[in-house]
Amino acid sequence: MSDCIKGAIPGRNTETIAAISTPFGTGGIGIIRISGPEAFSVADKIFRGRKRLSEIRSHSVVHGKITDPADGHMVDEVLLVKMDAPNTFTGEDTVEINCHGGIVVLSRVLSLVLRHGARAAQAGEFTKRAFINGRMDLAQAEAVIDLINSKTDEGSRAAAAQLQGKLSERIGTARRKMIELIARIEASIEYPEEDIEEITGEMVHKGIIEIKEELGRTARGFERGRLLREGITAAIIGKPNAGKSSLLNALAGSSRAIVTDIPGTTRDIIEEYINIKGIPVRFLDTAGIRSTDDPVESIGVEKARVAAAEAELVIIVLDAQTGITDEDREVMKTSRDKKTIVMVNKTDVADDRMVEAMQEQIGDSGNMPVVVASMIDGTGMDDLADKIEELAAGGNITTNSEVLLTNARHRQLIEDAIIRLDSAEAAYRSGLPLDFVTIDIRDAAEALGQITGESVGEDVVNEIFSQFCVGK
Ligand SMILES: Nc1nc2c(ncn2[C@@H]2O[C@H](COP(=O)(O)OP(=O)(O)O)[C@@H](O)[C@H]2O)c(=O)[nH]1
Ligand SMILES: [Mg+2]
Repeated sequence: MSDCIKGAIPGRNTETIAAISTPFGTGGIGIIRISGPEAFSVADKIFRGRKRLSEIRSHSVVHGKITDPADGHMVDEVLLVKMDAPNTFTGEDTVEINCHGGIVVLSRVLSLVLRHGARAAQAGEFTKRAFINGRMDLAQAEAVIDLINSKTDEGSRAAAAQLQGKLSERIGTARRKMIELIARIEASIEYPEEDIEEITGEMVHKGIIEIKEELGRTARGFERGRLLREGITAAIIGKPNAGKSSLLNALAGSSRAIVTDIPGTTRDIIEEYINIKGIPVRFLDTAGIRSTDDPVESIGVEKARVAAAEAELVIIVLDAQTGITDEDREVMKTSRDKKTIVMVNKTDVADDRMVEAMQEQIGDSGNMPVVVASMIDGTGMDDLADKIEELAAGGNITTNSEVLLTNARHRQLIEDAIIRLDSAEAAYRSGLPLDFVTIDIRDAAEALGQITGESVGEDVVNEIFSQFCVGK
């Protein structure tokens, strides 16, 4: 346990840290956060209000001025929030100074704070202190990053649930069950004559299977969780004039791309993030794929091929007025071996029999899902969203959104734990004594402990917090 983070940090942090905690740029207000044992004395040196810092009640707001004690000049008029440890985000004495947004003012206030006893906070250092001071576990701290970065409501809900400790609770329960199992096995081995209820191999086996099933359920929520967090890229491809840009605009709900009846209008790639049933999808509108002598257009065509090759999902747009042409067949080659949705567009003006014939032809050439659509009257948009979700989730759609595994590190550790339990089961089946079985269960419990931070190395912790932005 010597490399465990909680063991490696002797007591509390002695340094006081500070940073601008709001995004860079000009806003209505900007906040400087100061945390640590000297937070109040640092603020006291530069803050002039009706009260001294020591007289301000905890968790209350006071109005005043930030002045440079060197020359007495006022830097900004501010609202100051004083918060006594331990009921703060970091668990330490904390001051938040609400300044008038501009970056120049914020930088001047911060430099005053730094000149009077605080040092600049590193990325994620406030949250790291919250973890070290026991205000949250590691999985919760990681949820803070996810919450900041979430791109859709569903993604932020999953992160918020994790921040509240829902994932930690589930992991903690599984880990406790393992430790209980180990304890009972050891008790029955070490004190066989005592009056402890004898644990049988059968009971151990049942316990292992139960925990494994629970972990398996949580691991299966990962694909959906990852989708909500990271989203996917979908390339819209097709021959010129099929309606690709019209599709992007319909998805975005605005005129994002230029739509004309002149083939070859879109040349560069236009991208747009759109929320499809909670999944942030990055749509790429590309140049129509065709052979062309125009050098600019041919660069666009090449870019379209590359986009299709790199995207996780390809949407091929066909024109129901023309039917499937040689150009379309060329396009379809581009997306071979890809998750593909074929959209038969312009059905508002096309012949029904043509639409049916196209569906049949597509059906013959593989099992790609088909969406019958019109960008003029909006037909097919819901169907398209359903099919995107289906393909993106790869059949892994879970509706249980309470605990979603969003983090690859967590998934890996849960899978490690499952592998250890498999090996515990194998040891039991091969007739090894029960104390052999406990070795594997112990390893599994250790893996789970790394999710919440009970048994995790300092390097892992540093790596995690380095993903944060400064000020959080
Ligand atoms: N009638 C009809 N016209 C459409 C539809 N979708 C696109 N168009 C028209 O087809 C032309 C080409 O559209 P555009 O989106 O620029 O195609 P792109 O070249 O594939 O990007 C434009 O004149 C659009 O108004 C549709 O569903 N029905
Ligand atoms: Mg276009």
